[in-house]
Parts: sequence; C-alpha cells; structure tokens
Amino acid sequence: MYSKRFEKEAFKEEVKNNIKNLYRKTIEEATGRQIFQAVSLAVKETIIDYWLATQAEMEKEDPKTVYYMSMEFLMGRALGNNLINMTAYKEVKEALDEMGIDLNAVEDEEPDPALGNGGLGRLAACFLDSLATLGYPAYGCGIRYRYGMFKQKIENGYQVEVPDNWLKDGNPFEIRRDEYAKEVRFGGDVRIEYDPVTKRNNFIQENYSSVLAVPYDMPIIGYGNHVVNTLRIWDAEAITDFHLDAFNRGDYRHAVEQENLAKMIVDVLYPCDDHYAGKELRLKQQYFFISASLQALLVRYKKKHDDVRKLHEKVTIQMNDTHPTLAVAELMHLLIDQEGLEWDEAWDVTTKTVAYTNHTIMAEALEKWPVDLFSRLLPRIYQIIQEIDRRFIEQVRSRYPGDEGRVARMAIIRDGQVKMAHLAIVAGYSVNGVARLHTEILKHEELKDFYDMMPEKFNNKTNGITQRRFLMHGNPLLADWVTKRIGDGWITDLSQMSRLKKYVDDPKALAEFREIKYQNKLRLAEYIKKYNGIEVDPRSIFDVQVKRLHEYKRQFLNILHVMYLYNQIKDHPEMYFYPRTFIFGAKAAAGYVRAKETIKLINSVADVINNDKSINGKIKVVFIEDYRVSNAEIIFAAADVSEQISTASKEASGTGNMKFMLNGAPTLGTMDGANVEIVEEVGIENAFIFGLSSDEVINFENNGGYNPADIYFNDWDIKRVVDQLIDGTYSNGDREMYRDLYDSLVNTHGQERADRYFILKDFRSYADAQKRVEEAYKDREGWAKKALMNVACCGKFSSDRTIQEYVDDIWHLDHIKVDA
Ligand code: GPV
Repeated sequence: MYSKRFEKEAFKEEVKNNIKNLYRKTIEEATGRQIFQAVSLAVKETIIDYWLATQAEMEKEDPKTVYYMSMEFLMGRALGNNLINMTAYKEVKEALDEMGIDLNAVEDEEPDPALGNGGLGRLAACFLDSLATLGYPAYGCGIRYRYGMFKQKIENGYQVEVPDNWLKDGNPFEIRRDEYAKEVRFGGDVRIEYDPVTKRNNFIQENYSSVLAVPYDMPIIGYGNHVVNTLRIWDAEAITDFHLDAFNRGDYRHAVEQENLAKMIVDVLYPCDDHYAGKELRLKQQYFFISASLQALLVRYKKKHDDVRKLHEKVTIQMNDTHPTLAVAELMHLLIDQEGLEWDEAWDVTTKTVAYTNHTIMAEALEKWPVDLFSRLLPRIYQIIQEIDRRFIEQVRSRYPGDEGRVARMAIIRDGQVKMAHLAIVAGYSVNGVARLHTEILKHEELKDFYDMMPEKFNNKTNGITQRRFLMHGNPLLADWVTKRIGDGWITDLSQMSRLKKYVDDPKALAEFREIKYQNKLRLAEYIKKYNGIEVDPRSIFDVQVKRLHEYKRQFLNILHVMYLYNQIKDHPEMYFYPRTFIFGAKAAAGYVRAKETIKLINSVADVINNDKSINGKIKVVFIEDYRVSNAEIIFAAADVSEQISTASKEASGTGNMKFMLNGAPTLGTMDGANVEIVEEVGIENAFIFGLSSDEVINFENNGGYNPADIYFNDWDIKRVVDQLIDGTYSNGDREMYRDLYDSLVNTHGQERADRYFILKDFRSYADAQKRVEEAYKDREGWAKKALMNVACCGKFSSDRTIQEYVDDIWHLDHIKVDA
C-alpha cells in the first residue's frame, strides 16, 4: 500500500474475496464485524511485505535493538492507525466508499485492544509508534491477556465491570509464532551439584511446574517509512508431551495443575493502576513473560554472535516500571546457568543491558514481594537476588562505613520483602523519571539514597504522545487545517507546530480554528446523546476530566466544585453564568472502594443537576461510560478545558494533559508532573494554574499534614458543600451513602490523615481558577488565541522527541532503513 503502490481495484477485489472465502457471503450479506475482518486481512497483506522487508534488513545490518518490556500495551484499535501510518487512509476510505462501505463504521467494529490500564500502558503504545516512525529497531514484549481492561457499565450510577473478551472473533493483525515457543518453569527446588570438570556448582531446578509460552506478533508500522517493528505478546499453554508423560506416570494431578496454571496465567490484566496488590498470580505473570522474552532474545542474539559477554552491544532492555524487574535476575540466571558465565561476567553484561523507568512516587504502588511467596515460586531467581543484595550491601557498607540506617533503607531484601525498585536501580545502567519535576523528586526525596550513591544513573525523560493517533486519526478536521496552513511536516516533526503562532493574530484563521472545535464538539455531543441519552449544548464550555479514577487525581475536587457552583446558581438565579458541561470519564480498579464511591457521587450529582429545570441548563454533568482509547480520541478533539488537577507531587507526568494541549484545550491544573513543562512551553497566560506547589505539599507531608478543620469551620461555602455529602441532597435522603467520602475529608481514620490529598486546602484556589476560565472564555477570540497557542506550543510533547532522547542518552540504537 504505502500510497504510491496502492492499487484501488486490486484492494477492492481482495476485500470481496476475503468475505467470500471467510464467510461464504457477498458484501451485501456480510455483517459489520465480518467486513472489518475482511478489510483488515486485505490491509495485513501489504503490511506483511514490509514486515518481511524490515526483518530482512535487520538480519543484514544487525543493528542494536531495544526490547521494551511492559506488562501493559494499551494499543487501541489498529486498523485506522495502520492505514494512517501506511499513508493509505484516504485511498482506502475512497475505495471502500465506492463499495458502499463506510470506513469509520468499519473501524468502529474493531474491539479496542485494551491490554493496559492507563497512562503507563498507553505510553508504551506511543513509544512503539515513535520507535517505528523514527526507524529504530524495537520489540515490545508483553502478555497476550485473554481479557484486557474490563468494560465499564454504569448501572444506577454505579460502576459494573464486564469482561472484555477482545479475542472472541480473532485478531486479524496478529501472527502466532509456534516456532519461538519457550518453556517457563515455576516452583520446585534447586539442587546444587558440583561439576568437577568445570569446577563450578551447577544449580538445577527440580520438581517444578512449567508452561509453554507461545508468542503472537503484531506489526507496529512506522509512519511513511516502510519500517514494521514487532509487538510480541505471549500466550500460555500446557506443555502437552509433559502432560502425557505425567499422566502415564499416574501423576494426573500434576498434569491438571499445569493445565490450569497455563490457563490462569494469561487470563486477565490486573486492573490496578498505580497500585500494588501483592497477588501471587501477578508475580507469575511477570516471570512468565520476562523469562519467555529473554530466552527468545538470547536465541536471536546467538544466531549471529557467539559471545554473550557482548550482549549489550546489540541489545538493550527497558523495564517499564518495576513490573518487568525480574529481567535482572532472569538474565543473570540464563547467563550463568545456561550460558556458563561466571557471576562477575554475567553481572557485567546484565548491568550494561537493563535500564529502568520509574512512573510514580506513590508509596502504595511500590512492588514489595513477600520473601516466602517469592522464594517458593521462583527459588533460583530468589537465590540470585539474595546474592545481588549481599554484594550490594557490601558496597554500601564500604562506601558509607557505619551507616547501618542507610543499609537498611537501601537493601533489596529487607523485613521479609523483596523490593523490586531497589533491584531495578542497583542493576539498571539508567534510572529515569517521566517528567522534570518527577525526576527531581525522585533524586531528592524518594530515591535520595540511591541518587547520592550513583548520581550518574539518574536522568529525566519527559513523556510524550504520538500525534499520529491523537491528532491525525482522532481529529482529522484540525489535522487537515494544520496541514493546509503549515504543510504536513508536523506529522513526523511536531516542533513545526510553532509555525502556527503567526495565526493567533489572523481573524480568518482563528474563525476557522474555532469552527473546527465547534464541529468536534458537535461530534462529541452526538456521542453523548447516543450513549448517555443526555442533550448537551455544544456552545457551552466543554470542561473535561478523563483519566483513571484515583484519589490523587482528585476527580472528587472537581465534582465538589460542581456542587458549589450549583449552590451558587440556586442562590443567585440572576447571576451571570456561562453554560458549562462537565465531562468525566474514568474507570476505577474493581476493588478500589473509594474510587467507586466517587463515580457514584459524580453520577448522583449529574442526576440532580441535569434534571433541575430551574437552572436552565446552565450546568450539565456527563459521566461517559467505558472511557477507553477509541472514545478518548473523540473527547480530546472536543475539549475546551483540560482538567489536570492532581495533588502537586503525585502525578509523575500525566499524558492526557498533552493530548488535550495538542487538540487545543488549555490546561486547568496544578504545578504537577508534565503540567509544569506544558506551562513553560505555552506561557502561564495560556493556562489556568492553581493550588499548592509540590514543595508545599511535601512540606506538609513531612510535618504531619495540615488541619482541614481550619478550612471546614471557617469557609461556609466549603462547609455547605461538604455537608451536602451527608445530608441526602445527592442521595435521595440517604445520609450514609457518601459518609466515607465525607469522612475522608474531615476525619482522621487510623493511619490515614484527613484530606490526604489537600482537596479542601486547594478548593478556593481551584474555584478562583475556574472563575478565570469563565472570564477568559467569554472573550471568544481571546479564548481561540489561547487554544491555538496550545496547539502551536505542543511540539515538545511528541513521543518522537521522547524516544529520540531515550536513544541519544540511554539506548544508543542504530537506524534501520527499509526501501519501498
Ligand atoms: I506505577 N502510571 C500508570 O498509568 N500506571 C502505573 O501503574 C504507574 C504509573 C502512570 C503515571 O501515573 C502517570 O503520571 C504517567 O504519565 C504514566 O504512568 C506514564 O509515565
């Protein structure tokens, strides 16, 4: 395809044939889902050619390659994105039009592959897009979960989780690679056997259970450059010959156990975002995909090289948070026990190969596995970590003699726990945070001891997003307008957006720009009407907060402020008020009670306010069900205001903030995460900043918090809103429904401070900022300038820039070039 090669008639024929051969149907008879399959297979044909060409090139050039290890890849739908990156979207749309098929409708038939929770998983997907587009050899390595992120239904205001059987009809873009299947072993014990020939101890795992890891490859297409990289996700199967063997030996139970283990391991993505749950199955998942990926990587490396001591010259492994940190010990295990390296040699290779990205400072997200669980499940891996820990502690002691407090703080194994972040930092040759502020907090607070001892490892890589999906695909109207004004260079070089700055004083350009936003708001309004049954006014301010539901992200602050505005309008019906639509979208982890209460509260407030005729529709509240990549694209395009209101210091970066900016929505936010850098790029006058600084928050936290009672009893508007949580206003008279939320603000319970996230502390400042938003929006042209400045200044936030920095500072990859 790749446009110049695209042959329309042949493509149409192919689609028809696919429908005939797959379903014995004509186009007219086929269902939407069947047409999606047929079109995707036709597209895949072309992809395969370039995929082969890329692999041949890699064979020939033997470039240094990055393996991006991640428990999550939140890819979103593939069809539209693949067409865009093949630069064939418009041609295919035309071809399908001629067949009476609407490409948008076909795209909507694709299940949204949701093998990720939120920001971390979506970042991995954006990175793969940028790596291919910049022409760098890369594998994504992950798990082929049978069930991805749950689908969210809202019933009676409550979140209900529905399983996401995304593979039900098959995935047309994947290819199963049986030839690369690998065995992964769990449990049992380790026998130590002295080998008189090599004069070494051999460590032999016995009485283990094992599963077969089978990879499925998905193509990752670079934009317009014919490069096709690979996302390799692993499925688990029972090892059948072993099964029979065990069966014959009468060990039926063991055989069945292995069968079950295989089924369980890849069954479901854990829906916890930024939160460590300590589940044994999760540790199994981690070891499963890490062991399989590393085994396959070594086989691939050894095809061309006979000295594994030089692995790091051709291979680098990036660990997406601590979830893949077992890679450290598994690589040591393979190098020592399989490749015969000495400890020091293996350690030298490992510590030149693995690098670690930290995505949070939230204590509850830190992975700390209980030693008994860990050593039972991964006996050999545990031994290796013990040895890494022993040697590391020796180093700490010699560097800081007598400082046992420091040893205790820095140890990898301590208090019966294995601390995965410590392992990742000790072994990693690079440790990076995901926004400048976040990296500074890591260096000077959370990881201070490690920074003291090894400052050279620490670096920052501010996150980014791909403009191919979040502008070209999600917002075609704006994408075409930008291209008309400044050419299409921005597609692979987002810094060119700065050329739009000259249009902020061009009334005609501004009018067009505003009209596009209006059209996008109409599109979202239709979506809301269709899925929520709520009429919203596309001329109202679309004020949007979409992201995972988390206390630190403070959706609660947002909805409390809505309750406050509602009180004001009720008290002063004559008061001027610019109509506002507050739009929320958020999934809560299934077991996160307070997050679920917040969803219920938002829906209850929506019910009351949306049905109150007396306010003349001045406020509408919409909770969009099942927020996910596909509807996110529609939502960003339509937003006027981007709510980024996390408690300062808590949001490592945020990436939604960048997607809003790219689509022309100014940030209403705290000085947290990447917001800081967004403001730096766009100018403070084109954002609405409020609240405590991260220093202030950290200061309060280090000194026992603050006292919300001082605010609650002194600010009557705030007290009224907080009291409305328990006076039945939003719960048909039920005073208990929101008691826990109320308590979280004003009462200390147990370990937990009242108002841990400084909601009341920041409330006034937030309300003021909201007032400034309203004032600014009244000046329609002034607002359009701010919005356009956001688009014009978003260049830094392309994941292309982020990836180039990873390549320059950490990975040092070689380029690949694929000829058409
Ligand atoms: I740790 N993040 C996430 O989505 N899930 C996690 O388990 C962890 C972190 C997020 C952070 O919360 C965001 O601030 C950040 O932008 C994103 O990771 C990507 O770095």
